[in-house]
Amino acid sequence: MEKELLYPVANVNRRNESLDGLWQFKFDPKSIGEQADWPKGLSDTLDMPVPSSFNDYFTDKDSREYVGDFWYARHFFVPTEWQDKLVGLRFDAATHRAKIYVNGQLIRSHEGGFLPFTAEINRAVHFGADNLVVVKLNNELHRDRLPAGDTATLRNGHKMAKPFFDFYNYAGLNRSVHLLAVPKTRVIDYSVTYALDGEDATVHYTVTANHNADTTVRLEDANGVVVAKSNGSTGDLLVANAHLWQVGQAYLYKLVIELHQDGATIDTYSAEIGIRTVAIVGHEILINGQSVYLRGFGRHEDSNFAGRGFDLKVETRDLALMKWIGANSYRSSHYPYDEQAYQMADKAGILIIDEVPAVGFKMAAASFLGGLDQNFFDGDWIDSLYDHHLDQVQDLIKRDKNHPSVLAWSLFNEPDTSSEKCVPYFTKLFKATADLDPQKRPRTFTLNEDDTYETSHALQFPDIYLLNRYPGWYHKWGYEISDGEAGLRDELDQWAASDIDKPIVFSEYGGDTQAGLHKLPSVMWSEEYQTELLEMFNRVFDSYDFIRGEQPWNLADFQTVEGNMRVDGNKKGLFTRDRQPKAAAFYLKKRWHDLPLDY
Ligand code: GCB
Repeated sequence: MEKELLYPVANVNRRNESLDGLWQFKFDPKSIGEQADWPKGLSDTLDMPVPSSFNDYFTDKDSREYVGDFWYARHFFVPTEWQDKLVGLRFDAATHRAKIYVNGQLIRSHEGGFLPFTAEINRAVHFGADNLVVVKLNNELHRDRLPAGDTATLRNGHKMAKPFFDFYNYAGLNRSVHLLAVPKTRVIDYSVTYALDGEDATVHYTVTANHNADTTVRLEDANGVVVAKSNGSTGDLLVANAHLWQVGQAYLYKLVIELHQDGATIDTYSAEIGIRTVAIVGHEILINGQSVYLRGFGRHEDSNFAGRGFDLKVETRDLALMKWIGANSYRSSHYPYDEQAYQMADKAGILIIDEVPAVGFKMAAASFLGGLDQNFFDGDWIDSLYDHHLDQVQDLIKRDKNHPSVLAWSLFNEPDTSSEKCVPYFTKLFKATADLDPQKRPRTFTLNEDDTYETSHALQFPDIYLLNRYPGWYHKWGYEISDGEAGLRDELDQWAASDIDKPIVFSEYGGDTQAGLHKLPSVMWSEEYQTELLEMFNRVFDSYDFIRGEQPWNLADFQTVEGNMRVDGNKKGLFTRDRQPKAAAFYLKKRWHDLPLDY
């Protein structure tokens, strides 16, 4: 069960109960929990909602900024009827590292705060009785972990997060917790690939079970009508007059997998899939052979009170805003989002550039956060970091490979590619991840401002170029914006003159904007300046054919560490943190609704 990442379902063979709600919570600044028998139960606790980050409920700063070990606990009941099943606890995300204890026994550990894991608990659990789960979490940042940063100790003894990235280090049980019961012989993974032939399609599937069993697979259309069937652990489902999943016009089929032994159905797993192909041909991004121009955003899982805790209500509002403004895509900057976000994008026909939390791999870029002047890939932490990085890319692709919404894998945000020192790491990672995705989606990463066509040493790796560029904000700002535009055109002229035959997507650009600040003529931070900045970028985009997408930074304002460059967070949102539009959102709405899909 440890390496199984299938999204939990409940059906005739499987059980899935929510353990969301109030948990007991306690800080452990001296890391005494284990010696003090906390795995057997916590005392003197606070109540903490799950899913949520703990930080923003506190009214004192030491608690909100707390870094170190902290604990969660709750009781749960396991029915007697589950005795012949495997019982597990699935954590959709525990940020950043976790140890799971059940009835005092250590069950497993997990590193990585944005991907799910399951702890199989049969050996510790009492059937037909009450049980206790205790979770030890730790939110320290390290250079050899994802996302990268340091943990400092202040002179008063308190630890402090020093992220090399620009989002608040929210931590806790940020996503749902499930109590699962699954058959001992079961489906542990599946994948699908697609081939289109005129009006028809072939869905090639592979089902992995943990033990031998007869496999049957069927495909149902949106009305529940079975349109294709097959037997065996791999096979083809032929779909006549296939209804394709299109950008903005999703259509989902249901794939139903069953395992049989001695005439009985011993496991069932079903999921929605969308028939579509993804290809990069020359400068074009093709979905079902049709060129698509991306418009959308970089985003964050970030909201009031819950911090990075996944909230269906916020995600629903964000999707409504994206629809309103005419977006067709987003990047899951800077970490994999909750799986429900992908299911919702599958339904909405939204494309996702799916990113691992490999962020903070460029110290100079974090200079405004107190970053250091050292090449990141020169550090002695690199080998250890690589192992964690690869592990998370593997889990990301395993988790998300069947979502029609996933367009591409982003393997880093703004790594330092300004020297050759990055090349061995990139070579190894791109090689090790080449065959992980059965659909062979493009792999990419974002290029920081000073990793240009001229200076980057990693241009041979991505299938699509993602550029993060901030003229008009971090340099050539205000009245100098015309020089910013000229400089951007100079860089793009170099790309144009090159023989690199790949699409370029602008994956970040923009400027901080204080909602409600108006000024004529504009000044930086005013709503007028944000619109002028976007207009400048759009003029540039419209001059180069090989630019195949625009994703301004950010959908909404979000929380960061405090600092002299941030006024209570990053304010580059087109929407405020409570998801109301700034003036530039109306400007973008008009542009994006007027642009044809293939622009
Ligand atoms: C970037 C980063 C993003 C920051 C953004 C900014 O290049 O990728 O995480 O939030 O710039 O606003 O500085």
